Amino acid sequence: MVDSQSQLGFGFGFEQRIREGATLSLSSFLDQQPASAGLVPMVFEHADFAGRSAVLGAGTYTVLGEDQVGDDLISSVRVPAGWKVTLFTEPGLKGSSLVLTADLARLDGGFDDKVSSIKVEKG
Ligand SMILES: [Ca+2]
Repeated sequence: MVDSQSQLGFGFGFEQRIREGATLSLSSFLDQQPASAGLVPMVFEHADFAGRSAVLGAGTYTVLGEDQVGDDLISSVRVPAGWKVTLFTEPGLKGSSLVLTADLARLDGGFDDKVSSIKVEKG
Protein backbone atom coordinates (compact mmCIF):
# COMPACT_ATOMS: atom_id res chain seq x y z
CA MET A 1 0.00 0.00 0.00
CA VAL A 2 2.68 2.46 1.03
CA ASP A 3 4.73 1.69 -2.06
CA SER A 4 1.93 2.25 -4.56
CA GLN A 5 0.92 5.53 -2.90
CA SER A 6 4.42 6.92 -3.12
CA GLN A 7 4.65 5.86 -6.77
CA LEU A 8 1.42 7.68 -7.56
CA GLY A 9 2.69 10.77 -5.78
CA PHE A 10 5.93 10.70 -7.71
CA GLY A 11 4.16 10.20 -11.06
CA PHE A 12 1.85 13.13 -10.51
CA GLY A 13 4.61 15.52 -9.53
CA PHE A 14 6.72 14.52 -12.53
CA GLU A 15 3.86 15.11 -14.97
CA GLN A 16 3.18 18.52 -13.44
CA ARG A 17 6.78 19.57 -13.97
CA ILE A 18 6.63 18.45 -17.61
CA ARG A 19 3.43 20.38 -18.21
CA GLU A 20 4.75 23.55 -16.60
CA GLY A 21 7.98 23.28 -18.58
CA ALA A 22 6.09 22.84 -21.84
CA THR A 23 3.88 25.86 -21.13
CA LEU A 24 6.84 28.08 -20.33
CA SER A 25 8.70 27.09 -23.51
CA LEU A 26 5.64 27.73 -25.65
CA SER A 27 5.00 31.22 -24.28
CA SER A 28 8.64 32.30 -24.61
CA PHE A 29 8.61 31.00 -28.19
CA LEU A 30 5.55 33.12 -28.98
CA ASP A 31 7.06 36.22 -27.35
CA GLN A 32 10.04 36.00 -29.69
CA GLN A 33 7.95 36.15 -32.84
CA PRO A 34 8.35 39.49 -34.66
CA ALA A 35 5.22 41.61 -34.81
CA SER A 36 5.07 41.08 -38.58
CA ALA A 37 4.28 37.42 -37.88
CA GLY A 38 0.96 38.53 -36.35
CA LEU A 39 -2.14 37.04 -37.85
CA VAL A 40 -4.24 40.17 -38.02
CA PRO A 41 -3.59 43.66 -39.49
CA MET A 42 -2.56 46.45 -37.13
CA VAL A 43 -2.52 50.24 -37.42
CA PHE A 44 -0.08 52.55 -35.60
CA GLU A 45 -0.14 56.17 -34.51
CA HIS A 46 3.43 56.87 -35.68
CA ALA A 47 5.69 55.79 -38.55
CA ASP A 48 7.79 52.61 -38.19
CA PHE A 49 5.03 50.83 -36.25
CA ALA A 50 5.43 53.05 -33.18
CA GLY A 51 3.08 54.83 -30.80
CA ARG A 52 -0.39 53.61 -29.96
CA SER A 53 -1.60 50.63 -31.99
CA ALA A 54 -4.81 48.77 -32.70
CA VAL A 55 -5.56 45.31 -34.07
CA LEU A 56 -8.13 45.34 -36.89
CA GLY A 57 -9.97 42.13 -37.70
CA ALA A 58 -11.81 41.68 -40.99
CA GLY A 59 -14.58 44.22 -41.32
CA THR A 60 -15.49 47.79 -42.14
CA TYR A 61 -14.49 50.67 -39.88
CA THR A 62 -16.55 53.62 -41.12
CA VAL A 63 -15.25 55.94 -38.39
CA LEU A 64 -12.04 55.58 -36.38
CA GLY A 65 -12.44 55.91 -32.61
CA GLU A 66 -9.87 55.32 -29.90
CA ASP A 67 -10.17 51.55 -30.42
CA GLN A 68 -8.76 52.08 -33.92
CA VAL A 69 -6.00 54.55 -32.79
CA GLY A 70 -8.18 57.51 -33.81
CA ASP A 71 -9.28 59.77 -36.65
CA ASP A 72 -6.49 61.40 -38.72
CA LEU A 73 -3.72 59.81 -36.63
CA ILE A 74 -2.58 56.61 -38.36
CA SER A 75 0.96 56.73 -39.81
CA SER A 76 1.94 53.08 -40.40
CA VAL A 77 0.15 49.80 -41.04
CA ARG A 78 1.05 46.14 -40.67
CA VAL A 79 -0.66 43.81 -43.16
CA PRO A 80 0.07 40.07 -42.74
CA ALA A 81 0.22 37.88 -45.86
CA GLY A 82 -3.23 37.09 -47.22
CA TRP A 83 -4.87 40.27 -45.94
CA LYS A 84 -5.96 43.43 -47.75
CA VAL A 85 -6.36 46.76 -45.95
CA THR A 86 -7.90 49.73 -47.76
CA LEU A 87 -7.40 53.16 -46.18
CA PHE A 88 -9.76 56.07 -46.87
CA THR A 89 -9.23 59.77 -46.14
CA GLU A 90 -12.91 60.41 -45.32
CA PRO A 91 -15.36 58.62 -42.99
CA GLY A 92 -17.72 56.03 -44.51
CA LEU A 93 -15.10 54.59 -46.90
CA LYS A 94 -14.98 57.83 -48.91
CA GLY A 95 -12.31 60.21 -50.16
CA SER A 96 -8.98 59.05 -51.54
CA SER A 97 -8.23 55.37 -51.04
CA LEU A 98 -5.04 53.32 -50.77
CA VAL A 99 -4.95 49.51 -50.96
CA LEU A 100 -2.27 47.74 -48.90
CA THR A 101 -1.36 44.04 -49.13
CA ALA A 102 1.96 44.33 -47.24
CA ASP A 103 3.41 46.29 -44.33
CA LEU A 104 3.86 50.02 -44.86
CA ALA A 105 6.21 51.70 -42.35
CA ARG A 106 5.43 55.25 -43.47
CA LEU A 107 2.26 56.50 -45.13
CA ASP A 108 2.92 59.20 -47.72
CA GLY A 109 1.72 62.80 -47.32
CA GLY A 110 -1.65 62.10 -48.88
CA PHE A 111 -2.57 59.59 -46.16
CA ASP A 112 -0.28 60.26 -43.17
CA ASP A 113 -2.49 61.52 -40.30
CA LYS A 114 -5.40 61.67 -42.77
CA VAL A 115 -6.97 58.18 -42.56
CA SER A 116 -10.61 58.38 -41.39
CA SER A 117 -12.07 54.98 -42.32
CA ILE A 118 -10.72 51.52 -43.14
CA LYS A 119 -11.85 48.32 -44.81
CA VAL A 120 -10.10 45.08 -43.79
CA GLU A 121 -10.47 41.92 -45.90
CA LYS A 122 -8.94 38.45 -45.60
CA GLY A 123 -8.05 36.10 -48.43
CA1 LIG B 1 0.39 59.88 -36.87
